[in-house]
Amino acid sequence: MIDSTLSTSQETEDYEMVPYRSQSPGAYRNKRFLVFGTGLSGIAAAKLLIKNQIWVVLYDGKEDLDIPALRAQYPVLGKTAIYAGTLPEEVLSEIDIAVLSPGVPTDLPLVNHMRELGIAIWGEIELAYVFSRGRVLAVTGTNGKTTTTTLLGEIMKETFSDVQVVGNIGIPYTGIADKTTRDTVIVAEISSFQLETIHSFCPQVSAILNITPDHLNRHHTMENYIAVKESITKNQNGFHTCVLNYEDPILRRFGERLMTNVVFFSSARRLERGVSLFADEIHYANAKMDVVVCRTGELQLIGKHNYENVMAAVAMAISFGAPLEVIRGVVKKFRAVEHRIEYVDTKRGVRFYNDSKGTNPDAAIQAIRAMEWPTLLIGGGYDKNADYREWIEAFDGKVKKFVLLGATREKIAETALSCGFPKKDILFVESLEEAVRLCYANAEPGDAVLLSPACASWGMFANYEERGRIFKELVRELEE
Ligand code: UMA
Repeated sequence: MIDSTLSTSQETEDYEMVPYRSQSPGAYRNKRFLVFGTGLSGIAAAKLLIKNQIWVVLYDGKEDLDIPALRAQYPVLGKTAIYAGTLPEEVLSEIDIAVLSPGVPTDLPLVNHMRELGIAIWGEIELAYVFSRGRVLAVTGTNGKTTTTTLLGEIMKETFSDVQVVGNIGIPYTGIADKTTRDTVIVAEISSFQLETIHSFCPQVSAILNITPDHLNRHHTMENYIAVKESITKNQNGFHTCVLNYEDPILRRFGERLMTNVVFFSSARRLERGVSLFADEIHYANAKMDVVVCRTGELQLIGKHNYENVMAAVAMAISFGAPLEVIRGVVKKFRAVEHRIEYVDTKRGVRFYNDSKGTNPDAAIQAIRAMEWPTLLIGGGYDKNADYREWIEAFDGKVKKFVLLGATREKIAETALSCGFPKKDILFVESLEEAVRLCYANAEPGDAVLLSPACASWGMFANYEERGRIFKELVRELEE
């Protein structure tokens, strides 16, 4: 058995700027692993262990997991033992290290039992970090992670020849671990779920974009959630950098007590050192210089939250040594991530935006704030028991027509009416197709139509991606 917390006294390697990295994969040949979860992360983790000829069993809590189908889908699993529902004690007694998928709560009774048995609890990110090489840039935060990670990945790809963009973005880090070399640059989106189970994971440059309440059913208290987010820096030292949002009071205080190098960004004031937005310019300043990176009008992204994402990516890229000219070129041509305030088309002078990824009120608030035009807003969907008041209060007189569909339409309409939104401008529809046609019929040149439901898509669509794709097809089919 080994300790769940790896100690710095373990074998180290001579990677520049990396104070310690755990043992090389070979050192784990005599360990027995259990991979918990058979989703994207679990399968990638199991494959990595199998390829490295390391003993592994797979486990999933889902009683009705279709094990033959899983084996057929992933022949690489070969004869690997797979358990579903219950995990026999005799199997548990053989395990040294359990690798949790991010969706597995770390306080499950089974996970606690593993701890009692002395099993080390790792996450998929820890396994990937231990089994990979190269330097890591890691982005966390409540909102904006995917945009920042994608943009930073684009900057890195223009600067370095071997760049991998991985993590919560949908590409498991373990999936690319054995392709890495010491020259690989890994740009990782890291969620709070993934941070709960890191031990030696140490990014050269980290960023925490913002912290607002989220996933409290998993982390229980805001204090826990903040501590988990901040733990992205736990192995960083004076050779590393953490990029933080100066306008987030939690992060400003955190930056002031952090021992690693801190680079702040701010969308509200001019920082003497760091990246700032003032007037319509994004500046980078340090002790020796103050330069304009770009003007907001030159960006394809819109909205203050996106300018913050750009500033975070710029700060990380500069800290990692990317040339300013490359950064400038990439940020100017970078377009929104699909389904996130994504520009679709202009028809008869009406702009269409797809924000199908706006699956909760917080995300939808950012989308409506980004609209600079009178807007016909399509909302509603699956009921996650959210409160829509703050979303509606953020409309700020911009919403001309509020077109609602799905299970939540009545609840949203009631909240809108109680906030003083005019009844005549609330329209109920049965389908997304009807919503798009109705908006187009009611829009004038210079208006925007925004799909930003503030609700999940389930019940009407397989996922938000499908909802967003259908929306885009419907828009493209509209006659000019
Ligand atoms: N499972 C159990 N017991 C549990 C929970 C889950 O056995 O208590 C099993 C499920 O039956 C299932 C598997 O675990 O078979 C699913 O594992 P998972 O939920 O970790 O999902 P993955 O497919 O491995 O995807 C995960 C991330 N999912 C979550 O964090 C919930 C993906 O982020 C990520 O893209 C992927 O790894 C690759 O790194 C998604 C996400 O929703 C996009 N993230 C949250 C967010 O962005 O808000 C944090």
